[in-house]
Amino acid sequence: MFHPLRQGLLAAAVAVSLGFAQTASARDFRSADVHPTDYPTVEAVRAMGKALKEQSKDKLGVKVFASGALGAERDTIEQLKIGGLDMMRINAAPLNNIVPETIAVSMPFVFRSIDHMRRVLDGPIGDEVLAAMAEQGMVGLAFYDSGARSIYTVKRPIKTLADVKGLKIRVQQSDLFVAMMEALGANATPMPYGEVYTGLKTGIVDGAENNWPSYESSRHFEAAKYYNTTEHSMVPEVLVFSKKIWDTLSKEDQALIRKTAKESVATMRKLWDEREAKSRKIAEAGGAQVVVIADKKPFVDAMAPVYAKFASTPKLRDLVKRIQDAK
Ligand code: GTR
Repeated sequence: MFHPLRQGLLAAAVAVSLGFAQTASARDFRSADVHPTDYPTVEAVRAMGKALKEQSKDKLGVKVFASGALGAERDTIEQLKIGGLDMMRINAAPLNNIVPETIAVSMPFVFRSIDHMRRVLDGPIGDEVLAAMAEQGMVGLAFYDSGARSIYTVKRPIKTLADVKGLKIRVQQSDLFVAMMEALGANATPMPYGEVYTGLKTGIVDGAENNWPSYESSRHFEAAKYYNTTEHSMVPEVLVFSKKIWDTLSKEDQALIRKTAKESVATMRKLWDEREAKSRKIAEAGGAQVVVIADKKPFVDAMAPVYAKFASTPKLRDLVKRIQDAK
């Protein structure tokens, strides 16, 4: 006899068995992300998992834990290093204090454009920075985009460098980012991403800095309406695997993980470009005001001490120079 509910369940079961829904693989690697489930980074790692599952014939997969369910980025780094977590998609900034090479790609104004950034990260310099993570128990798989970061403020717009003076600005937990904000005249306040909304709302900080998709998806625009286009850093995102777990995998599985991670970069970029435009629209419709900083030169010049301090070893100086010289 026809029974609508049973019929529906049957259809769902068929769909699952045909692979329309994501089912568990023999082994699903757990991957952390602080962003919500529809954010480009989360969707790209999920796409990587799907490809891994197909190419490994259901042996391997990825389960993404979004919205910071496994902790703040600094905590997931610790978990990953001891093998308590398989994978994570994090920003390069929280790695700055641990893997010095990541400083080179996080430096203020080091990339001339999005294209320059993508070319550098896709080439030998990107691979060199990823490889440097191994010494710290991490296998760098791929870089993802993160656009440019700008400072957003609660009470007043930033039109010139002088306007930054004395503002308390939240930064990521990175000495480089602290120095960057201080070089601009702000009081840098490092704190985990998940605490920024409340920090802005309660006045613990006067502003923060991020790209359009983060500014929008975190609803920070509701608390800090001036989005001042400082575009001071294009620090990328990075996909990292636990070396402790990696070393237990076969060469074939390792190669497949690397391949599918690299392949997911194109997916991420497509999603990213779409989301950037969409996020800007949502934030503006929600009251955000874009403050265009026409003359960036004073901001660029203010970073000289940051270069002197952080691109200090010959190795880092050389890495930074190669990035700047890259076409
Ligand atoms: C975002 C980035 C996150 C996190 C966050 C932050 O742009 O995607 O991984 O680093 O910024 O500011 O903490």
